[in-house]
Amino acid sequence: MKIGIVCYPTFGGSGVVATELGKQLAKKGHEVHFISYDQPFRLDSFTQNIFFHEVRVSNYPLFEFAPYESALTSKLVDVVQFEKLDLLHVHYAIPHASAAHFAKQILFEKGIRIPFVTTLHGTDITLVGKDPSFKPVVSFSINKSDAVTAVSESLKQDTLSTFDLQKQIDVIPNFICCYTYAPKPDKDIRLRYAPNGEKIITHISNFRKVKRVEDVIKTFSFISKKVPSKLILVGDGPERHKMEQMCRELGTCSDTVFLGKLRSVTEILSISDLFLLTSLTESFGLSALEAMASGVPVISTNTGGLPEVNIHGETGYMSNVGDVEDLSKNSISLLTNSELHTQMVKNALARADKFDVDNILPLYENVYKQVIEKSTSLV
Ligand code: GMT
Repeated sequence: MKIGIVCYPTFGGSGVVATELGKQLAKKGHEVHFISYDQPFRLDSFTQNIFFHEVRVSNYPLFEFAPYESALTSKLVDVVQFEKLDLLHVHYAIPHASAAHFAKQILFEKGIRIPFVTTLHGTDITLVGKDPSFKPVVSFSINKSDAVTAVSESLKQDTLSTFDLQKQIDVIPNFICCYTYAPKPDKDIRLRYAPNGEKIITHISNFRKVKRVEDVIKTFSFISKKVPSKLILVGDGPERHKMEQMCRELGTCSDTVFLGKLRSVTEILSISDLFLLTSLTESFGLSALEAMASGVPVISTNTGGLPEVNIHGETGYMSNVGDVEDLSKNSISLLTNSELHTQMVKNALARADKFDVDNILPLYENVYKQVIEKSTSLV
């Protein structure tokens, strides 16, 4: 198949999932065309069957806000027409689904039928999508998609309760390549961050408000009073400065390291003993799955799609949003019971296996086949 993938190129779950999906499809022999305003950060080396098309937006002085959606639509029309794509797969509804719908209409006038699949990732529904400034467009373009997928059952239910939809939503969970994440702990890296055998606790996110990183910092401050430990924070975003301030106030600076953005997180996850994810809402929690695939038990909140990934009492523990006391209690009991920890490491690896790319990729291929068949049968 010739597939066009539209995604955000920045650090963030939806872009990661879209890029990894494209790479795996290319490996299987499909031709994949990424269309975005910048090269997706995980698409950093030459891969056969993969092409990248950059969307350029005019910076004409009249525009206070560059009309990205129009530029994307025009690029989609161009790429579909000249690369003879079979379908478009857009990740994150805003504004990708409406651009795809508009491109489809323009191409129809030219006698070209192009179906498009929309994958909902989370904040496009739970935070941004329900805002009145986007809601009618999001609702309309989901309904106009040839197929819609959501990354968890929870996100599917949220979508159905937020929008008036006539569309079926298929749940296709996020995936990882278990081989890539298999733990390969490097003693030197571990010694660098935990020179005296301390436990290593890790958090990875984009440091947006929704991640409640303050709860990670507070939880760590409780843990470190009972268990010699270090906190490694990976990622960057609007809340980072406040979090640095908070560490200073709590006196945990010497045991905390802010690494900033990393292209690959496998090295850090491989030396971690615990992963903390304290989000207010999380449609899936790809970073938790990455941790589990690296053999790291997860202490998380029980919000959104997290219970579909992290199994309470098996691969880690879950607490209510904001319940720092419970998050700390669970972390301490896990870090101080080596038998329990070893068992949870095993459980986490086994659970992650269920989300291996080999199990999930065929689900997307099936959706693609169905929409292409339906679209060609209409000719
Ligand atoms: O978490 C973010 O703020 C980034 C966001 C994105 O769109 O990149 O992540 C969402 O999509 C990921 C991939 O499907 C999910 O694993 C995350 O749970 C989801 N984030 C939220 O729902 C807050």
